[in-house]
Amino acid sequence: MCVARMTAVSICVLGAGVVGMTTALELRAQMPSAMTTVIADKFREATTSDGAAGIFRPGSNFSGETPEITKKWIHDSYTYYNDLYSSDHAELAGVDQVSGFMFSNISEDIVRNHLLEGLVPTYRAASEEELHIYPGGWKHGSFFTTLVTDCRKFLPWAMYRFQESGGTIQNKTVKNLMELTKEFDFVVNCSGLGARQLCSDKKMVPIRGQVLKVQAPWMKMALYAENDTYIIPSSSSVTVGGCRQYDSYDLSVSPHDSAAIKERAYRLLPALRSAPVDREWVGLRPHRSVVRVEPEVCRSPAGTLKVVHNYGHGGYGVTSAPGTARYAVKLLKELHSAGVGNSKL
Ligand SMILES: Cc1cc2nc3c(=O)[nH]c(=O)nc-3n(C[C@H](O)[C@H](O)[C@H](O)COP(=O)(O)OP(=O)(O)OC[C@H]3O[C@@H](n4cnc5c(N)ncnc54)[C@H](O)[C@@H]3O)c2cc1C
Ligand SMILES: *[C@@H]1O[C@H](CO)[C@@H](O)[C@H](O)[C@H]1NC(C)=O
Ligand SMILES: *[C@@H]1O[C@H](CO)[C@@H](O)[C@H](O)[C@H]1NC(C)=O
Ligand SMILES: *[C@@H]1O[C@H](CO)[C@@H](O)[C@H](O)[C@H]1NC(C)=O
Ligand SMILES: *[C@@H]1O[C@H](CO)[C@@H](O)[C@H](O)[C@H]1NC(C)=O
Ligand SMILES: CC(=O)N[C@H]1CO[C@H](CO)[C@@H](O)[C@@H]1O
Repeated sequence: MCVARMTAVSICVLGAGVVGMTTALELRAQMPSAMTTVIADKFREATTSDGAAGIFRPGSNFSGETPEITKKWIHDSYTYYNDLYSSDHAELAGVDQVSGFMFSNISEDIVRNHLLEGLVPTYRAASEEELHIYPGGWKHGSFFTTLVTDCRKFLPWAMYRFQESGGTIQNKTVKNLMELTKEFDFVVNCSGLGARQLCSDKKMVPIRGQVLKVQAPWMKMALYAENDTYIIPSSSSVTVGGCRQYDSYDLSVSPHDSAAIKERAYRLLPALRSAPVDREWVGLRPHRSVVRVEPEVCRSPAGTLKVVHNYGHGGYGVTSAPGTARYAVKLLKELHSAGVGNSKL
């Protein structure tokens, strides 16, 4: 056995959004003797993760390979955030509890959420009285309590924790995953929409979203209604949205979208009219019909690279990142043990 002469395994996490940073922290926790480096060309405010409302709420069509895997990701994610929420890191990491309503006039089914029911502390049908708290004459509603994570705080916290635990961060653009072969044994590809170019993955599609960040510290409830209307408080601001524009790459703020967002949100919560708007923001949700978390062994003249992909979280990356991170690390460990006995590992 040459185990004693083995050099430390070196792992690159590509991407510093919520998916990359939760993966990097999971690697430090589960593989403390590996050398782990996060490489990205955008950090903190420059990422898509930064502007997300951050509410823990998977959409009905959020999907992994199988319903069981999807359920496990969501369950593991909730446990992760709930543990943080119950710890003395809650404030620094920007994790808070929030309750709210979801309203619809179309059907009862729209206001239900099978992935949240039974997981969060409360998810029930709204009472007749509750349907009339907010204007709109809503026919269907649900009341829920969940968690909300403010990435403005979470990403800096995660970067700090990662470095404190011995991880390294590098700022650079990767043109081809294979260029990482020289330096790393493994890559976890958390490049979000970047995977469209990097992996020529045509299944990756942007779903453009625009939001307003407003000052309304009095607003404690999260509200959802039809036509992508939402008002979600988190620790640093209230996010008011939104829109979902499939296959749009336009990162500029559209005054037309702003006006439509305000009109719908003010109708749902008239008091919001007086809330000062801090900023307007556009993000491209890295959508893939099935979120890709899977291993791949890539060979080229430059060498062999073991990759675990972890991208395509769409509009639910904050919700699902810790769960997919855990799954990606499990896959990486399996690749690693399968490789023991190979020349390099
Ligand atoms: C308006 C809006 C509201 C949202 N609200 C919510 C919400 O309430 N709840 C929720 O769960 N989700 C929400 N989301 C979705 C969430 O923002 C995304 O799912 C999440 O941010 C995806 O994270 P990510 O780490 O995959 O991508 P990103 O944050 O985009 O990070 C990608 C990283 O990869 C790096 N990268 C990519 N390519 C390369 C390369 N070639 N070389 C080097 N680095 C590279 C980038 O620099 C970056 O660091 C919302 C999204 C939008 C747009
Ligand atoms: C996901 O669901 C939304 C409505 O909730 C729908 O508009 C969208 O087309 C769906 N996307 C996919 C890929 O199924
Ligand atoms: C919902 O339906 C009710 C009854 O038909 C109607 O009065 C109300 O205006 C509708 N609300 C919305 C927001 O469309
Ligand atoms: C990363 O590098 C680029 C180009 O050198 C620079 O413009 C950017 O400010 C750097 N970002 C960070 C967070 O250091
Ligand atoms: C949503 O949009 C549709 C189509 O534009 C419209 O008929 C409906 O009234 C809108 N619903 C709400 C609650 O604004
Ligand atoms: C190294 C690399 O980019 N590997 C793959 C990423 O995923 C696509 C499929 O979506 C492959 O074609 C690439 O070879």
